[in-house]
Amino acid sequence: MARRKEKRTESSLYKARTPSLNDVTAQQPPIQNEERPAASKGFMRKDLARVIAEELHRWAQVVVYALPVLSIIITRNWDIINKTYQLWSSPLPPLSRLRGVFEEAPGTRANAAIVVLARNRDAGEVVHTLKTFEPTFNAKYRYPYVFLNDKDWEPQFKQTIADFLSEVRAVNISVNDTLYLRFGKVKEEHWSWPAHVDKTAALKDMRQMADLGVLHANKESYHHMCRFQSGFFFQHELLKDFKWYWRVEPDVDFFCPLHYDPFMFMESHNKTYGFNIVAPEFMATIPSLGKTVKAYMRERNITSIPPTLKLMWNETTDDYSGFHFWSNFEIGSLDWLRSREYGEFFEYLDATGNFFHERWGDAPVHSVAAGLLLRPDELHYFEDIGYRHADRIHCPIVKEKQGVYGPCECDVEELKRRRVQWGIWAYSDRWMNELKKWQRWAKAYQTPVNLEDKRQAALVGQASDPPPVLP
Ligand SMILES: Nc1nc2c(ncn2[C@@H]2O[C@H](COP(=O)(O)OP(=O)(O)O)[C@@H](O)[C@H]2O)c(=O)[nH]1
Ligand SMILES: [Mg+2]
Repeated sequence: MARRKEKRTESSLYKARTPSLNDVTAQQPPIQNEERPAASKGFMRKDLARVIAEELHRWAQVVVYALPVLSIIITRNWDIINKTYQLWSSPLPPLSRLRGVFEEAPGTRANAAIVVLARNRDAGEVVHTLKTFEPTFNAKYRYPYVFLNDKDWEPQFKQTIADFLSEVRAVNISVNDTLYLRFGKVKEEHWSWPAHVDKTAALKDMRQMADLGVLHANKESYHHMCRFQSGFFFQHELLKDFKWYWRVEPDVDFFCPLHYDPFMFMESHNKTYGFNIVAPEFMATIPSLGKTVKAYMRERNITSIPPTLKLMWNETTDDYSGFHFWSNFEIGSLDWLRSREYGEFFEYLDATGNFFHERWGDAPVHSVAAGLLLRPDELHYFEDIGYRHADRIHCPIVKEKQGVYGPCECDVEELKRRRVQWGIWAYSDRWMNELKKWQRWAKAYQTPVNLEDKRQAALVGQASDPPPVLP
């Protein structure tokens, strides 16, 4: 400050002593440029040079004195500076960066893995998913990723993922670091035509379905993928030591930071299957699924529709309503999928060949299995996980209650305009009636999240509010 003042005073003195060009010209008649006296020009140039030299000298002094002070400040605060740099230069969305996502959460972990089925060409889409999945959850909890593929993984895919995680978490993660990353290939028998299916007849059916406009009907790989996700992914060698999985897909978004570990929540509340979005199925993909479920029940002497299945059963037609958990998001028990009950049910479904003759998706298959084999209280609706897959979005309706769920980075108003409520995509009045059954289920069985720390615990009451009234 003192230096600045001194500088200002000196330059005003200088101004007072030295007539300006305006003063000089004001006292004399206008003259042509070439007639301007040489002495006046010389005087100005010399003066300007002196001022510049003085300024430079002054700044040099400032630098010389300030440099040691600056270097002491930088050295003492190096950690903060470095971390700030990493935060701002990271690829994460701005809000997430500010939350200090690089800190690994302390405490116990569940025996769980994040499972991603993808292709080599999906590296960019997987990174897109990780851009929000990491800051909202896994950069803190660090569950291992298990990447599965029906083809061999290319080194480029593995490296892209390892590089991204290293950058996000500011640690070095190599492609061989099995603590965080595992890459596996799907067994051929889990991704090929089963012997009991007549391939020629199935291909004909697939073409017919495609002609009727059934999405992906003509894509053989899609049928294999749905069968694999329905009956085999949990048998993969890389998952055999885990009890829990979170299914994550390429090119999805997660909007809300999670303040607790959903795997631990599932474990401590005796939950088996967790979902986030439910949707109606295109019935042309599963014309005989409901009948097959009924046939299975008859074979097993199950005389009435079990309570969970009732939630997705159309009583008028006595058939599966098509209401399903959207399985691109799942947090569930691998032990359940590996259980004898699930295995026998899947084998019964698979024996029909209708993963190929029809286009049964893994979402309705997991849903009817949960309906048949699980109690209503074993399901959990992860209302607090803001999520997008394709054109469907779930954003916690209670976003405003920041601290429990939020702050979420999804636009609730926009979602309301699009009639996205309570994680449900509402299509028709019939669907609204179906959804009311789920409201009743939520009131009776939805378990509020019991947040660990006291500040969050004080807000738990809000999480147990009944779901919002449907429009
Ligand atoms: N390895 C592999 N993964 C696939 C294939 N087809 C789909 N997937 C994966 O299976 C999941 C569902 O596929 P997707 O195309 O997203 O189907 P949608 O969500 O039903 O539209 C995603 O995780 C995809 O990456 C395939 O041919 N090979
Ligand atoms: Mg998908």
